[in-house]
Amino acid sequence: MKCRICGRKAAVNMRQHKLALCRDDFLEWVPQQVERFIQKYKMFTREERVLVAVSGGKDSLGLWDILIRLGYRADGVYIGLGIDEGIAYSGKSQELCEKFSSNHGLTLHVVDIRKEYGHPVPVMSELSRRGKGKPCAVCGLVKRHVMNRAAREMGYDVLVTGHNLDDEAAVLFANTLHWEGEYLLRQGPLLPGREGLVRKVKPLCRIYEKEMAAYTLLRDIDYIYEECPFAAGSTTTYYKELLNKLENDHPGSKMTFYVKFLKSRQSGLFVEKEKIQQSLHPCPNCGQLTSTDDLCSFCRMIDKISQ
Ligand code: Q46
Ligand code: ZN
Repeated sequence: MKCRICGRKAAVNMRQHKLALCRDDFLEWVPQQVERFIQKYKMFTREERVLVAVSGGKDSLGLWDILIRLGYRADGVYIGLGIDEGIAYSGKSQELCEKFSSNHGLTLHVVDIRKEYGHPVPVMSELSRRGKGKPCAVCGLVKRHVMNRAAREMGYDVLVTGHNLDDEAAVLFANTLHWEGEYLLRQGPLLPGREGLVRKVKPLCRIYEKEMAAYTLLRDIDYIYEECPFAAGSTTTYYKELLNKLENDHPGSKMTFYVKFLKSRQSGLFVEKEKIQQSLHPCPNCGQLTSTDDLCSFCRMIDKISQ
């Protein structure tokens, strides 16, 4: 297989985009895509101060690398959750974030939850008796709070996270399966800032997880391979596996699922009932309500088949 751009031997074949690229062109293509989405969803500008939440994983470290290469003013924040079961997950991930920032001469802020709040996350979870045995509910709460606080207190304009397309599609799948209207209204590449809440954005929301894995590998970025020990057996992991099956048989379906959701919402799929009804008018032929100015889709279909 040859690179679509230069004709040399391809290193990465992306069936989802019907695109194969060599190493060099792939390493240019990924940042170009990220830049495109930063602009499209009006996430931030080169004048703004950006804070990237890094976990030591491929997505957040890869994203930090991309933002620096694109010329953004991006610093990092690492939250030490104190998860030390089995593989000393937190210690190892912190080391990798520190190594990345010192290798590139970047600023990394570290917030140690144990020092800051007296207990590591798993103990906080036990004490608060939230979540059935797993600390994830408390962990999510802590991360959201601390990231926002760090960004506000240090005067950053925007908080950036490394959620990729696979993450977003899995969350969307869960929200759709349970018709979580509120969440569906809010899920997206950008959550605008308001009083007390800093703007949050996801520049990798349209980049596949396997594209990020290839990017960090080809860029030689050292990241933590192991997942958090509490991630095993979660419903998100299960939904990701289901979506991977679908993607394998129909390349591009994950992207279509997510992008069409964003488009449908923009065109009003999730607005309040009254607003939807206001924008409907009677079809000039049959009188049934339709969103187009012309014949309803039923009458158009009848029109077509009777020609
Ligand atoms: S929530 Fe749960 Fe994650 Fe926190 S405890 Fe680990 S798995 S890190 S994304
Ligand atoms: Zn009609």
